[in-house]
Amino acid sequence: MYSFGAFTILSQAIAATTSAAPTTTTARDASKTVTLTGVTHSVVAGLAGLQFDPDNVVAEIGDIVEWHFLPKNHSIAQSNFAEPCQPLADGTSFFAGFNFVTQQNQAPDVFQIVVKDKKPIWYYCPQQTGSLCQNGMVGVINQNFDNPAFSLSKHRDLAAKTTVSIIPPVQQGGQVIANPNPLGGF
Ligand SMILES: [Cu+2]
Repeated sequence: MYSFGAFTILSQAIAATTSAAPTTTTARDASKTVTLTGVTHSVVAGLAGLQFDPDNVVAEIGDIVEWHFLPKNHSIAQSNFAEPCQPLADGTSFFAGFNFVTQQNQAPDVFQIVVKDKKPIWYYCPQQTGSLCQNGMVGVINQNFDNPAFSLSKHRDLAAKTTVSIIPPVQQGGQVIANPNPLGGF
C-alpha cells in the first residue's frame, strides 16, 4: 500500500508540471522501497529444541526471511546485539505477535520480513515461559563475520545474562501470512 500511495503522489506531481523537475523524487522514500529478489530463507522456530534453525542467515537486500513455528508458542522480536531479549529502544523493531500457537506440526501462519539493508538484524523469541531467550533462542541475519566481538555466540552469552525477556508492546513490522508450505517437513 505504501509504495502504491507514493507512486500515486509521484504521478500527480509529474502530471502537474511540464518540466522534468527532479524535485518530484522527494515524494518517494527510498528507504522503504526494495526490489524483491525472489529468494526466501526459511527459519524454523523450535526445531530440535528451543532454538532457531538456522540461527544465522546470510541474506541479500530484497530477500525474504520467513519463520515457521513448531510447538508450542514461539514468536519473533527484533533486538540489537548488545541488548538481547528486549525490543529496540526507539520503538522501530519488528514483533510477530503470539500468533503461532500449535500443539504439533507447524503453526498455520508464518512471519516474513524483507531484508532492506545489509546491517545485522538480531532477534529473539520473547516467550517468557521457559526463559527461551535466556536459554539461547536468539538468531541473526547478516552477522558481521569480520568482527568476532559481535558474533552470535557472544550475543547468546549476553542473552544468558539477562533476567527476563521483554514482550514488545505492539505487533508491528513484517507480515503474518498463511503458511505456504504447512506440510513441509523439517
Ligand atoms: Cu521460542
